[in-house]
Amino acid sequence: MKPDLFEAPDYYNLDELLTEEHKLVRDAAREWVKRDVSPIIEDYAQKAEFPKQIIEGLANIGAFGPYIPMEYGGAGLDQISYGLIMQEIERGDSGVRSTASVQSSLAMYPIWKYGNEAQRSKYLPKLASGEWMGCFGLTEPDHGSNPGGMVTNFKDKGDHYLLNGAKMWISNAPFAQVAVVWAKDESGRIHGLIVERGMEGFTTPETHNKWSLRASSTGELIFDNVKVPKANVLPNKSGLGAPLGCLDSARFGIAWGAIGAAMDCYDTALRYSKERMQFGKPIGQFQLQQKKLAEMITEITKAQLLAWRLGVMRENGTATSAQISMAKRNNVDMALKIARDARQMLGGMGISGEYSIMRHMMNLESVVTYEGTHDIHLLITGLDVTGLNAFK
Ligand code: TGC
Ligand code: FAD
Repeated sequence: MKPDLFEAPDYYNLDELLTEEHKLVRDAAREWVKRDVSPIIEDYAQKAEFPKQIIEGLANIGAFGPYIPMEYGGAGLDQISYGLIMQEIERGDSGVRSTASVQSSLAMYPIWKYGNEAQRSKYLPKLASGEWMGCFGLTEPDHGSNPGGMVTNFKDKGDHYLLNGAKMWISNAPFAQVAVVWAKDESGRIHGLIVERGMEGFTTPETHNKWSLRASSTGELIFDNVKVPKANVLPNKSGLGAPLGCLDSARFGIAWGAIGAAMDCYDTALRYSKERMQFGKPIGQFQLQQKKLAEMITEITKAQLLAWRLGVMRENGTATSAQISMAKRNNVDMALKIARDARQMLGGMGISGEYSIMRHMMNLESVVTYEGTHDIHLLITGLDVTGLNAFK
């Protein structure tokens, strides 16, 4: 792969909206991605393997639980810092950002928000340091966009619960020590259970043949009469709103992360357009190529403003789920369109692993699907503005 020459676009001087701490956190993540991710990520994506050696670096830049209080091993940062870390990691690769956002928002967040003190102190420090990795089991083979229909269930057996069912498309599943699993009790109410690797009847087969997020490990969670201690149920919230609350946090991170992927595609295409000569001119001198670049930087700038404003609202506790949903949808769609245009600007080189664009483009096909598909997010906004529910 080509050396990482990335220069971040900031067309509206958005750095002026950031604090010194934000910039320090972002720059540390940016340097780490340049040093430890960019040189290896193409090889790992080609061989469809998660680079486990970067787990320690992810922990060091605060990517595991950026906003979790320091008493539990988190970095104790604010929401914009969380977003900026996700942006920088996804600038390197969406699959690496997936690993970090699942760990933070889908494994640590529910234990922090819905768990008791014993659960927080047992799991959070180990997840923050990367000693343990976590995953989040919501999606099932027959229930993706409609998680409320899940059939995974647990029965009260006196001194323990007996868990049965299956989850699929689970990021980090093949190597996670801890799974936060959503299942129905005997009355049909959804609860979160912490399932640990090694519990009898619990297996995590890897999903192969992905053309997207190849450097992220995806698998199934299979529960065949798994005895789960009663102490492993998250006591402080139940119902579908519990997993959906975790998704709010993860979707917020994705809204920032997608900007990173878009910035990398734009920056690569801009540089290429000044170097690549055709018809005796740099291709960047042709109006059709300039149109693409002008639209890209405009859309990136709008997405940056959306994400920053959402960060402010998330930090002061006023961001609604529908507002988060809009930013996830808009920013991922923006990144995917930019990746497709940038790929065309590189001509044949656009399909080569010499450049990051095709990898970003394929990755973003997953990002636009997981955490709620583009169409599901359109319907969430539709419901919010009309008051009419397309899901019922
Ligand atoms: P609905 O009737 O609307 O809601 C059920 C209950 O949940 C409450 N609620 C929320 N609570 C907190 N946060 C939110 N965002 C919430 N949205 C809804 C709601 O108030 C209600 O509470 P209550 O007390 O009245 O019961 O639910 P529905 O069945 O109609 O479904 C709504 C829908 C379709 C929007 C929702 O289910 C949905 O978002 N579907 C998409 C599924 C999805 O996003 N799955 C993601 C799986 S995890 C993943 O993809 C990880 S990818 C790896 C990575 O991030 O890198
Ligand atoms: P479906 O729900 O079957 O949707 C198929 C199509 O129908 C989509 O286009 C959808 O938009 C459309 N559709 C569905 N309902 C409606 C409707 N009401 N109106 C209009 N259109 C509709 N899940 C987890 O729980 N944990 C994870 O860690 C995780 N990681 C993932 C990693 C990867 C790489 C991928 C690809 C997925 C991951 N997922 C994870 C699952 C992901 O959240 C689901 O794939 C996603 O929610 C969509 O569900 P589905 O694939 O079953 O599609």
